Amino acid sequence: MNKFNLLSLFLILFLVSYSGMNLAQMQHAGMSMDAKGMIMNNNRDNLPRDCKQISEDVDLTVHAGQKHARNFNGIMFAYDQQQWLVKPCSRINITFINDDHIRHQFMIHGLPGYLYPKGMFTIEVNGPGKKQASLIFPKRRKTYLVHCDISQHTEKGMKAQFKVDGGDQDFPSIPGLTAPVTPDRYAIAWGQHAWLLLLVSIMIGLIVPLLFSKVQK
Ligand SMILES: [Cu+2]
Repeated sequence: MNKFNLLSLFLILFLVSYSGMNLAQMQHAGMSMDAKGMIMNNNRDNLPRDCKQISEDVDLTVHAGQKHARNFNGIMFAYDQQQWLVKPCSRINITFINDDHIRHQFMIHGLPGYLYPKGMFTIEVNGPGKKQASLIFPKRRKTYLVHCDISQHTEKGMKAQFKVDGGDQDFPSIPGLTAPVTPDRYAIAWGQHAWLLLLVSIMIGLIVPLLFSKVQK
């Protein structure tokens, strides 16, 4: 093998391993991603414009999964807590633990876009495991929506809220906390068949005990 071929071989090996590394771990501005999950817009140090300093550090552990939905009727997914009250300019160090075997997110909306692109902060964990990230809330009084953006997970209960300085509103449909805008209805359609079924059920309910009483005599 001459020098040129050897050099080409090294170059190819380097490119292959480098692209493999990129597949295993992706780094974009504000985003880190691997096979275990994803963190978007982690912020430990950059102060919001209306904060002179960090008011306090809060270590918060949040669990996500189907088992936490058992505390409520009619939902399928939930966090283990639905509301957090925090101080203005506080830094929240979140440990997000997924107790399921599917993907869940802890996504916060409405943050200032100059610190958190599109106003979002996200921790995502694929299956059982955990990830940690921090964010600093601005000073102003506001309620921030927290949800899981995996298809239908919000609708099925994975919804919560952060209230800074008491918050400025309550979001609807937060399990155990607020009522839905449009409640689910499980009404019976009283068509011809439903009436017939009811009539047959009543007749069976009356005739069967009568027959039994005769058999016993
Ligand atoms: Cu989810």
